[in-house]
Amino acid sequence: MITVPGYFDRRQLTHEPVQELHNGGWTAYAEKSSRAQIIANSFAELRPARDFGLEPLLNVHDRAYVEFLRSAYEEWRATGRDGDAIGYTWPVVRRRRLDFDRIDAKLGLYSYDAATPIAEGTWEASYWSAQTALSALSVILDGEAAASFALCRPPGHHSGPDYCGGYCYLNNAAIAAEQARRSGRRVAILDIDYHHGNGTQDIFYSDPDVMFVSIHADPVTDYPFFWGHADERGAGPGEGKTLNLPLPRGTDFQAYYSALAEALDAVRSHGADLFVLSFGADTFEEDPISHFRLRRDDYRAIGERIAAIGLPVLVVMEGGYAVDALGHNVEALLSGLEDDA
Ligand code: OKP
Ligand code: ZN
Repeated sequence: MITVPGYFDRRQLTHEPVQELHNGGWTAYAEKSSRAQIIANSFAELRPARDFGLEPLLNVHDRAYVEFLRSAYEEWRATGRDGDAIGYTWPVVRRRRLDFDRIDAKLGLYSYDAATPIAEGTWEASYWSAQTALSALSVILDGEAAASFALCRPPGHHSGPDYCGGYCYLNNAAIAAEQARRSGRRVAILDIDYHHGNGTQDIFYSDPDVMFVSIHADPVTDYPFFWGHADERGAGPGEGKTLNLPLPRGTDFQAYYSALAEALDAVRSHGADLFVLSFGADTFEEDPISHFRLRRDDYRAIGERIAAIGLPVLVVMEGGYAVDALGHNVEALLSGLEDDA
């Protein structure tokens, strides 16, 4: 049984898009609410999220984008459409920015893929997913626990300052990291989801204070393709504070563990005093949309290795689509963290 304090809000379940565009056709939406239910079942107790309001969200995301998220579903329905709101035309890179009120134009402006429809409960669930991350952070900032778990869903790491994408609407990990920084902490984020956390990278790319390190599938072969390459190392004052460690499809734990050691060395060199782990269990060998080969026990070993660096750790849930195994994999990671905590 897990003893790390976990946070969750049932309103996160209200987001339930029906379908996404995949391999040229519509398929069932992979980021379903049952993911959260399964993880919740691994906890004897989950603490409810506290409401920290909009301000911490607006410290990371543009106000116009947040307002779009809030009203998009209603605006979509007002144009007479059934079902979920989804864009179908996106401004090409470097196209000049034009702002229209037409919902179809806004969907193009504020998203970058067709994997991220806006359903009736999307705003409510995303809002509470972010509050869950802030709540799990607060128990660490208050010094009540050395580690905590935010059962975030929808996930966040593909969402940037003014866009959704990759099942992500608000960047939970970035919102918590920014809040921690404003409380005087020196933060490093390690993202171990199978997919590169392009949104988190984007948010902190020029920032010298918050380090972003990511281990993920090589974007030459995998989503999100356009970000996460090894030569992306930060910009301006943030140069050297972004580290990308892409790995090939088929990676097993041995190769993964070397990358983890390198990532943790970077965290140490940053002088971090708070560690945010964006955790995706889609590196699992049976994940239906991913291609690494980690097993359940490997998550325990990852947790132990992270605990060994001796920093307070906020774990923020990202992806993981082998739903039946998801609770066990989260439990394995957290039990590894506890071993040394
Ligand atoms: C979100 B997270 C499958 C194609 C890929 C987007 C993947 C988003 C992953 N329909 N679609 O990082 O786990
Ligand atoms: Zn992922």
